[in-house]
Amino acid sequence: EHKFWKTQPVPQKEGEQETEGPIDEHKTPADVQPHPIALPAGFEWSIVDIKKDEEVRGECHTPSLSQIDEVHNLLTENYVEDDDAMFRFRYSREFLLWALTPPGYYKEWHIGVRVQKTGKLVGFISGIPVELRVRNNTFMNAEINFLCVHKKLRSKRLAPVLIKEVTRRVNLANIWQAIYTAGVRIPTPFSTCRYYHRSLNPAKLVDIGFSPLRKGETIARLVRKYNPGEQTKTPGFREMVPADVSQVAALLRRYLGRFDCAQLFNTDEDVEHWFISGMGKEANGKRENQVVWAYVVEDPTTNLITDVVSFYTLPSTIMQHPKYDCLNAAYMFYYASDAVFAPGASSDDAFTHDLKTQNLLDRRLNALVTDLLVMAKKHDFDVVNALTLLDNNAFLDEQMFGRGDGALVNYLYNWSTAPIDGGMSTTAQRKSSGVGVVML
Ligand code: MYA
Ligand code: JJ1
Repeated sequence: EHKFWKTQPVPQKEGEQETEGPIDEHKTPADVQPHPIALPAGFEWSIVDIKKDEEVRGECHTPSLSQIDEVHNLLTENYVEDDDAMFRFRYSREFLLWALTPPGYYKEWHIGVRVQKTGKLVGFISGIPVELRVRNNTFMNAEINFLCVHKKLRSKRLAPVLIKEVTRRVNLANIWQAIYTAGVRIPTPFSTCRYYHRSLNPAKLVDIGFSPLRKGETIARLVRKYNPGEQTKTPGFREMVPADVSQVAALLRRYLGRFDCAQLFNTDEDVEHWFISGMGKEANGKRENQVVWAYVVEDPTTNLITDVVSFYTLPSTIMQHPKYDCLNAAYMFYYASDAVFAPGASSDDAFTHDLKTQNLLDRRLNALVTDLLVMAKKHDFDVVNALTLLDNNAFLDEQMFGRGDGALVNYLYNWSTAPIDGGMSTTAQRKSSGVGVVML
């Protein structure tokens, strides 16, 4: 019965969130404990310097690992798996660097636990600052991610210590709210999303047990069914470039304004980080270290950016397979379209206007995702994954995404809010969710 979570400022019961706002009394950084939370004997805290290239530790001849390598190795062996322990997330070093260093990041929010004697990294938790709007309130948050305890140290109550320590450091920065997602249910979600999957390489997906081969299906038929083609179709569809940042930022801000809970992207630097810096650097004709792929539609007549769509790479280790050891998965990231702002005919009543706009948006989002699938296939992804958040329900069925067996549960820390639609409770298809924040 949640010995830890019952002590925390989170809603304790479903359906009790009536008032919108903080749960704890008001505090200031002066009220925060200045010393780190006590760890069990034999362990020590360690700020992980993920930007430092090399670290030489221990005896003279131990091979040196950079600290980002250490985090990468810990997560590669011990991070999130699916229900049947067939696949485990394998975030790359470049990805972790991108995910953990947005504008204004705090390096002391990259928190490791080491074994005192050997220096071995056995625990990790991280936060990044992110400004959110939840309904009518706007506030700074820590977005908490990559909580991980080594498999050999599970169930020893280390996770609550990591969580308390990150909370302390976030509070020292005068930030009192957090957002996080998990595959598990703890007290108390504000919304739940479902995973969907779009095959691009059905032969491999069937071979590794990711997708079933249904009775009467053949690989040859699946290959034909899921082939996205070679060419994108939307006129003006092209890769996003740095010069697009301010238009994309404006478009995103307007688009995300429609959701009950959304990331703000207050500055163009945020957009530059999340869309451009993640695209990596060109080096001898090849793009290196790309973690995000972003495309825009530039209206051929006005040269204005009307749409943006993006995905990121997150491979999974295939745990017991003779032939393959890696599933190349792309995940839908942020997108936006000006179709939602289309003016209606002046004779339209509000209802007709909404219907028309929804229809326009559905068409545009389907066109964008059709093109995204072409690009994802070109870049050799085996599958495109998406959640039921944003307006994804407008295209999941039509683009042949199938329902996964996993869910992603969304939480706020020290903020009470009425439940937000995660897009899986809708009986009416093509209804947008209330969730406008995409976490990595
Ligand atoms: S979600 C991804 C989490 N990582 C994994 O799933 C990787 C594989 N698993 C592990 O590494 C371990 O199993 C972990 C738990 C580390 C998850 N979120 O130490 P324990 C509670 C929150 O004995 P272990 C992500 O990264 C559990 O209910 N709490 O357990 C976002 C129990 O509490 P209670 C969790 O299995 C993380 C207690 O921990 C989670 O050895 C957001 C047991 O501890 C979970 N995913 O280790 C964190 N799993 O008794 C919260 C278990 O009360 C942030 N537990 O039920 C909160 C905001 C903080 C900042 C606030 C600022 C203002
Ligand atoms: O990837 C997931 N499920 C896959 C594989 C299932 C393998 C057996 N358990 C799945 N495949 C079916 C796809 C199929 C494609 C063709 C059409 C029909 C469907 O369902 C799931 C998501 O569905 N992934 C996980 O469970 C991983 C963990 C998710 C929780 C993540 C929490 C992370 C929090 C960090 O912030």
